Amino acid sequence: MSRIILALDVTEREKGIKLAQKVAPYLHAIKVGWPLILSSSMGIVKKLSKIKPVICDFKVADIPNTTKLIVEQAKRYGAAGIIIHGFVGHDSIRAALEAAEDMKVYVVAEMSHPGAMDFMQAHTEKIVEMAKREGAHGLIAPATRPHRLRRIKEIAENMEILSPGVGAQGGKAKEAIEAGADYIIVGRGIYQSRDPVEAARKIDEEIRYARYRRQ
Ligand code: NUP
Repeated sequence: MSRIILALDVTEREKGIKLAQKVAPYLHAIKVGWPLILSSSMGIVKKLSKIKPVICDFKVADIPNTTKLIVEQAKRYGAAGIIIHGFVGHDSIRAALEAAEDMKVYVVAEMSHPGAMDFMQAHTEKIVEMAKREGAHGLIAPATRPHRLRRIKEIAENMEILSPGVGAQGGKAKEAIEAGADYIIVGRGIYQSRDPVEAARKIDEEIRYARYRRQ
């Protein structure tokens, strides 16, 4: 079972599809965000879903009604999951969950870049508690700060943790898994590699037994 989610932030549709197909044996899912959606179309979600489940990284941060409308579109194109922001509060999360039905909703608990410490980090624990209370499926937590990831996992208990920041942002795959990530999100570390399949294989090997060493 793979624990890698590919962040497919390429801006050429055909290149993205080819890459996803090649790396697919090492993937749990494909994460699609604005770079690929804006350079192709929402149709890419449907297309990639034939390869692996697709998570739409829309980081929705809006009022409940607009959130609902966006989530419905992701669902219409066959997404398996969607990422929304948590700082917008409980009513927007609730609206996303209602609209999502069987699609998974992941709430950003704390971002992986240094700027997340300016404002976001001060509220991470409250965001996690709220997301749990509202029944969100999972959270986004930083591989760049394993100690934060560990704390988030403690509060989140059984929620699924997806962790970006491995590779290009400096996080280590094994450390993230050992700190509590269920899945790691990797973009540049795979798609910018000269050999993306080998890069994915190496990460897969690195984390294969990491969960046994957790706790
Ligand atoms: O906190 C976050 N950090 C982050 O990097 C939340 C995210 N969704 N991401 C996304 O993960 C980011 O937008 C990119 O698509 C991916 C990480 O890519 P890379 O740094 O591995 O290239």
